[in-house]
Amino acid sequence: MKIAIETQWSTAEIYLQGAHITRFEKKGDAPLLFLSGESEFIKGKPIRGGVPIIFPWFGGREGFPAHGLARTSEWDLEETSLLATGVVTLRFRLPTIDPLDADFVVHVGDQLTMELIVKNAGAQEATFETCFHTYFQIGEIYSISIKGLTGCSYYDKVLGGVFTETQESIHIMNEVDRVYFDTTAAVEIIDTQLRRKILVTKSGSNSTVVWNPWIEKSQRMPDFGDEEYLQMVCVESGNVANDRITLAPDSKANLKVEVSSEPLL
Ligand code: TA6
Repeated sequence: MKIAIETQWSTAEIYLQGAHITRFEKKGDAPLLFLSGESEFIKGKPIRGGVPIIFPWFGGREGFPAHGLARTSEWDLEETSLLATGVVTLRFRLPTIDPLDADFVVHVGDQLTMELIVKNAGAQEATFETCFHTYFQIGEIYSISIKGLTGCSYYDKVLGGVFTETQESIHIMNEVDRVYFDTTAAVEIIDTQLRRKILVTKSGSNSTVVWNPWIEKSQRMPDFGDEEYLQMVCVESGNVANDRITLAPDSKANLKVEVSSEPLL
């Protein structure tokens, strides 16, 4: 089931499967989120694009679906509210993945705010990973640059190995799959074709992942167009690998990300 939201500033769409935001668009602007034209909306299959919620693990796990269980699970819509400011808030709850409970709170307004609140309801400490695997719509991959990660160390999944980011402005000219560690920094996507800057700010997150599948990987993904790598980039915010979270019993972790955009002057 899909929920459509309209505010004075924006429109959005969210599927109960995965509590998956598939659309966020400010009126008069191009969509902020990328959604593949080949995405399969089949129960139990991940939607390609928007904001997949990655939990309780990131990446592959033998015998289990990649990127955890949350994005293919049916979440319950617990609460919706219209704030006095005109912002629409929705709270979703994931059926317990023992011993972890997770709520997802979305604020739709002039910007998009997402919060994943995980509670350890068990008697022992619990370790897990979280990530908002956000796909951003861009004019063209050659016309963007990514700022905010200078000096951060990252694991490069294409080259293999750990490197330090030396670029003030990162340009993408081939497949990129980098997990930046120990960074709480905001990231900017400067898009000279759409003439806009996308700002991704976060709290409760020490990892940022930057991904573009480029040509070969695009051709290998059945739910992704061969040329769609030209119009998207993932800037993902969470706590993965070395930054995974270990929660004591009865305690909570809150991942919060705000996505906004402004015209490039
Ligand atoms: O976040 C980047 C990544 O881990 C890539 O390695 C690639 O696998 C991507 O996620 C998409 O994964 P998915 O399971 O959604 O196809």
